[in-house]
Amino acid sequence: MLKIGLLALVVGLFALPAAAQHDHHHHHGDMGAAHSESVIAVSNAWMPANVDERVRPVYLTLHNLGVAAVQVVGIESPDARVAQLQRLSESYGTVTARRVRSLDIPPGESLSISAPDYQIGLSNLRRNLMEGDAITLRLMIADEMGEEKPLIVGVPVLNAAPPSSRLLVTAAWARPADQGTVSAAYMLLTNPADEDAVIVSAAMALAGLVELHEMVMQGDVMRMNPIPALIVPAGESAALEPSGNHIMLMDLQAALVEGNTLLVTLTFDDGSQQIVGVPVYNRTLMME
Ligand SMILES: [Cu+2]
Repeated sequence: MLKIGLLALVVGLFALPAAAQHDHHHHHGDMGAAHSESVIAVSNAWMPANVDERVRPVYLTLHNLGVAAVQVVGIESPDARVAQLQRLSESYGTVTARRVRSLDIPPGESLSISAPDYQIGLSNLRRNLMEGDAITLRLMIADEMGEEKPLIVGVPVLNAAPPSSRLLVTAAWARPADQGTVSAAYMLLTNPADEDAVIVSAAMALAGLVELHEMVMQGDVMRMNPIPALIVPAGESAALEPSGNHIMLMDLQAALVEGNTLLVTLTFDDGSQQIVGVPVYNRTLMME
């Protein structure tokens, strides 16, 4: 099939601590600092493209999949000089947005940051944003001890609200890479429905070829093989990670630059799609 030989990888090149590979929900306590971010999942993230306002809204839902309460205590974006968590209120037909310092998310619950209650307000954008673009957000999440960790989230810029997300996405990231080389997208996918989610393909505009891959041991060498589908079982999570299944981004038409966000479109077996914002950064470095 495809340049499998060229893509062969030595075990350890992309190795993660073994404990990081399974049961993200249950081991966060013993994984140390960086891992606590992975108990927060994101769905329904989008930024309207066609808004002619000084403050541009961003919407998303945060899911606390962990066993302890967390608080959103801050937000910033490399794409805007000012980013705020805002509470919306309406009186006499006028909607007012006021900054809120923090928002709680109890364990097992979700926080919908969307109209008519809340929004993330961005002002003084650093560039023009149009349909098909993406922004990167850095949310600060505090645990019960008050310790803050960043949660890096990619958000698609769209003309209209996307369909409700089928999968919740935790800690999506793609490795920075040069034009003409390869990279991969990783994330933890959680399926809240009572029906399996079967991903049959993925696409990303800057990659000439995108494949679903698995890692298999062949003798002493770990190799990547294309697979026909990625299944996220009903009520469970599936990890896309450097040592396991991943979304392979090949024939890159442009460099993948840290701080940018890629849009990866997942297509399910029923033809429906979900767009995932995948921030470009080296998460394995952040976890060390
Ligand atoms: Cu691969």
